[in-house]
Amino acid sequence: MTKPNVFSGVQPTGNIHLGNYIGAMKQFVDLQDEMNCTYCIVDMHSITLPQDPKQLKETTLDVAALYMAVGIDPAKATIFVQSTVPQHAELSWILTCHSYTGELSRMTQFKDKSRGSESAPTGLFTYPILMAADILLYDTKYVPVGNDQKQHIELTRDLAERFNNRYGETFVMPEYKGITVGARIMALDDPTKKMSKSAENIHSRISLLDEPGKVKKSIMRATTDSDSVIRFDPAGKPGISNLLSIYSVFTGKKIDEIVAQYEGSGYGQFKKDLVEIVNNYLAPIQEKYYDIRQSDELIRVLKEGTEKASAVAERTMKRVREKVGFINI
Ligand code: AQP
Repeated sequence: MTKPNVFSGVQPTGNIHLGNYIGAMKQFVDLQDEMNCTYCIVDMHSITLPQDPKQLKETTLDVAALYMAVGIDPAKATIFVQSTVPQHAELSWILTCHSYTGELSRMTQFKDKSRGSESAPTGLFTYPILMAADILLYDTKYVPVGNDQKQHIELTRDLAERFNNRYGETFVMPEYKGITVGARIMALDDPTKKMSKSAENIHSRISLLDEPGKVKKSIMRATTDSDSVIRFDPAGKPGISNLLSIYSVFTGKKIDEIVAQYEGSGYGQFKKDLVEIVNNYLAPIQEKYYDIRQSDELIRVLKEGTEKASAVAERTMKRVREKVGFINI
């Protein structure tokens, strides 16, 4: 039986944090044995907001090295950089011509990031179409992403269905693949907002490469409520619930089990234990990361990834060009 295709990506826009890891990258690793996985570093998405070109090149390699450091095995999954496969841009344009401004204006990420500004970059507006192209190029069945991306997957499905209805069966219908605990990791300083790379306060997030002292500071000062009872209640107690989710993912323990374990203890002990858990979890990832980042293997893996991804992407594009009536010479 052929394995289902999986596709996902991460933007090289800064330090990858626990939200990116728990919501997306951990799933990437978990799926690679049973499915046919393709993981991208989506540099074309990242230029929807201004980037320093030198820095972008470095961060692109950082994310590739982190993919491997967290456990993505290039022998099992394809790892490549989006801009090295131009079919992403080509399909994105064709899908743009089949999308409506109304549906794009409803995307909450666009609304959040543009904040109604007339000078918001057009790329920010059409970002979900490029994401749809990324997914549809690889006949993707499952898209492992954090739940902030769910709306974009819905749009991808709408575009695939519209195209299939108009031209006949062309694209596989993709599905969002989320997790039950940690699908949206919240900011440590304000647990009503998602943890994000671009937030100004560095203690709002824990990056995968944070050193132990920074992790300790960020967790110990994380916003919690004043009643000191450890209970999972994301609406009523968002701060402690967020920390419970991180604890659960990093120990493999069920939330109920952790709540029972800390019955009668205050937040202080719980936070101290969480600091140790997070630091122990990150230490081997960091060690592996620094090795890979300096090795020649990284570029070799990315080149091989580009070759593999290009072959699949071109196969899809031949089908698409034929369907829309582009000549083949
Ligand atoms: N807080 C989060 N909780 C769970 N999953 C998250 N993801 C992002 N934040 C969280 C998931 O991480 C994957 C890669 O995200 P991205 O780099 O493509 O884009 P992003 O959502 O823009 O990342 P940030 O960190 O939130 O950046 P800014 O600060 O620019 O907004 C995706 O699967 C995403 O769902």
